[in-house]
Amino acid sequence: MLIKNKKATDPLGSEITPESTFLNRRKFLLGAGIGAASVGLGLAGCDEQEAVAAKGEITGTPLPNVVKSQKYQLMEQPTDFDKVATYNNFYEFGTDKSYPAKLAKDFVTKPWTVEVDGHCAKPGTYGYDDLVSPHQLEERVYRFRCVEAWSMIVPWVGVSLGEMIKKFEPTSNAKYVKFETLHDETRMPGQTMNTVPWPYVEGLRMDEALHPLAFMTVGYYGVELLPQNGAPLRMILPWKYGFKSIKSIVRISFVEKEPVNTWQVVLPNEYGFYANVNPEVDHPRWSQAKERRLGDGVFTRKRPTLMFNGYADEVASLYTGMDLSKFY
Ligand SMILES: Nc1nc2c(c(=O)[nH]1)N[C@H]1C(S)=C(S)[C@@H](COP(=O)(O)O)O[C@H]1N2
Ligand SMILES: [Mo]
Repeated sequence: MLIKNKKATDPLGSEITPESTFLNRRKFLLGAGIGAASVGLGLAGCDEQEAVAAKGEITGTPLPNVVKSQKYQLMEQPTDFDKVATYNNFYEFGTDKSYPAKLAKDFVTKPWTVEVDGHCAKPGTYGYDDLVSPHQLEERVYRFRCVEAWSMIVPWVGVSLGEMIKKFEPTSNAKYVKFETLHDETRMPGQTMNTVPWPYVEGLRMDEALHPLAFMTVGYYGVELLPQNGAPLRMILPWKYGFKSIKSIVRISFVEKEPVNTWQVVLPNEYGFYANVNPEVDHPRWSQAKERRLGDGVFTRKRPTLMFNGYADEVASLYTGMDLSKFY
């Protein structure tokens, strides 16, 4: 997100690749076809060493018993792990994209509990294991698009959000779900600053939250999420701009009224409730027609942004009859 006085972070600057590396990588991409997403898996038909180099070193705690989704795969090579883990938006750890990787390094995510409240039959305090263990962990490769016009391809590991929240038995008064990030200045140093109101809040309409694409993630690239990417529980809503994908969740509330999310409070003319990726509706300060993929070399052209980030077939029906330039 861009707010006043922010030190300019140039996505190009951090991504300049020496041309030789760039050309090698290009060769690799052409040769590899669909890449295997998991750690430890060799890529069929290509040099394994080269594959590891191209993906960046993956650090973290391996997640056992992950099943690859049959349905949610992409014909694109995942973004290098080191790009995904070092170029972050997580204002709880500062506004610069390089800060979260440094300042969240020692953020402790075990134990972790989530308060569940509001219109549901099973409110209470749930431990991480209560929430995650009953489910089969799944790996899904999703396209992800930040409102700031950069994007990435990530093999996320998690559980269906709908499956998780059904267990709380929301009642018919639960029209929306609201999520909150941890608020603790002693653990999240960015919260000592008045950048955005704390805690960070996001919301979904109930049918959006129950949509099969909505994913509650605990990991990526075969390992547990690193803190900078939102450990231990982080939403991924691939058809929406990145700011909807709230990190380090500690509260889930079933509510009747549309929640006001953090970016709506900060800049109401620029950010709405829906935040569906839409190349035809510009942000008031920039076009949303194109995007730059993290890790693309400086010579690579920007890519066209896709309606609903490429997931229109699956989600467009959620918004039938709505004026998408009004409900942005
Ligand atoms: N709690 C919280 N969640 C957040 C943010 C944040 O600042 N705080 N930033 C959002 C934005 S704008 C984006 S683009 C993504 C970035 O996720 P990444 O760092 O894993 O790429 O996280 C989203 N979730
Ligand atoms: Mo974002």
